[in-house]
Amino acid sequence: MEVIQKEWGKIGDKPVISFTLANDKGIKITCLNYGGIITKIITPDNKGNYENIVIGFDKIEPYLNNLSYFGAIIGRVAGRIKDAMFDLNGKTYILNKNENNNHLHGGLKGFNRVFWEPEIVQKEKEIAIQLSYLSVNEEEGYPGNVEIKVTYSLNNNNEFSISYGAISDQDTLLSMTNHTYFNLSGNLKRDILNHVLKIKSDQFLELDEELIPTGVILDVTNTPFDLREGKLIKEGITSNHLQIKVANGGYDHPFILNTHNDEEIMLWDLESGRTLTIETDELGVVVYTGNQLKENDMYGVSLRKYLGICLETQGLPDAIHHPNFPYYILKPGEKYSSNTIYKFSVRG
Ligand code: FUC
Repeated sequence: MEVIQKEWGKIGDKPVISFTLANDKGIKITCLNYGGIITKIITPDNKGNYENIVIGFDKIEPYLNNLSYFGAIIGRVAGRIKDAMFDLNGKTYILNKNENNNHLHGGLKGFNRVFWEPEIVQKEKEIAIQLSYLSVNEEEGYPGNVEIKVTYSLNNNNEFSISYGAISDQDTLLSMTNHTYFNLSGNLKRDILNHVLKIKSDQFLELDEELIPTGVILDVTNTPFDLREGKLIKEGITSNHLQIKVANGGYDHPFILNTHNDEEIMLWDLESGRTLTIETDELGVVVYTGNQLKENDMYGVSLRKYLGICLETQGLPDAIHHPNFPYYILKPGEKYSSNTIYKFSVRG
């Protein structure tokens, strides 16, 4: 196993460095010190062809000029916060608005748009890159100086893990995730409509027109959101269900996971045989099928609707505004911890 470091680009005079984690089975994962962006994940299909299974670019420009959060670390709080404000300990905090009147994925300059301090960690059974960032008090409107560490690790069992750790000097909100768009066909040769998605979840959150949870928790039974036995994505998103329409003809919904560290999320491309199994200690997963990706030839990638699927393991979006949703406050002296494992395999 090895980590390969390269000068990848520049933002102003700051070098963007890429780190490629390579295991002995041929899996290669490339990430940047900017936004912690995962630009590439190379895995084999069922015929032994090694190809890229994420939407990514070889240049920095598309990452700077785009609102799709390709491959990036998301924070401080993943998802939308209604009206870009919240009350905590009797004080109102006003956040930056970056989508209508709301705050999305950490605001104008979220964790996807900052430089992280990288450190290569090599252990006997895994290789890792640890990314550190200090988010200062009042950044994007949030309270507290928060020291954050995100670690990307790869082992020889073809398991890639993302672990998030943080400490704060004030009570604050924190709910991080990663915004990689997976496409298991290999080198984006097909869209994700013929992928099967299986999620061990009995409940999902209803969204309003602005894609913000209404507070209503819905049962998946007899809806396109029942993914418990696995469903072709195209089957789910062509239904007439109002919630599919609200989300621009696809999934963009938080699912509450029934179980943890139990193969709770599985994505499978029938043709290539590639399978991605995700396990997490997070409460839920936001499934986003790229419904807002616009047709655009961008830096060698023909972007279009349904070109990738994000499986964003996280706490429930906008939880601070819904007394019936559990939410998490990071307190001084406590340690934020969140772990998600992505396992790559093949079938057939
Ligand atoms: C996702 C979604 C969105 C969005 C975006 C880029 O997580 O929830 O609706 O547009 O990321």
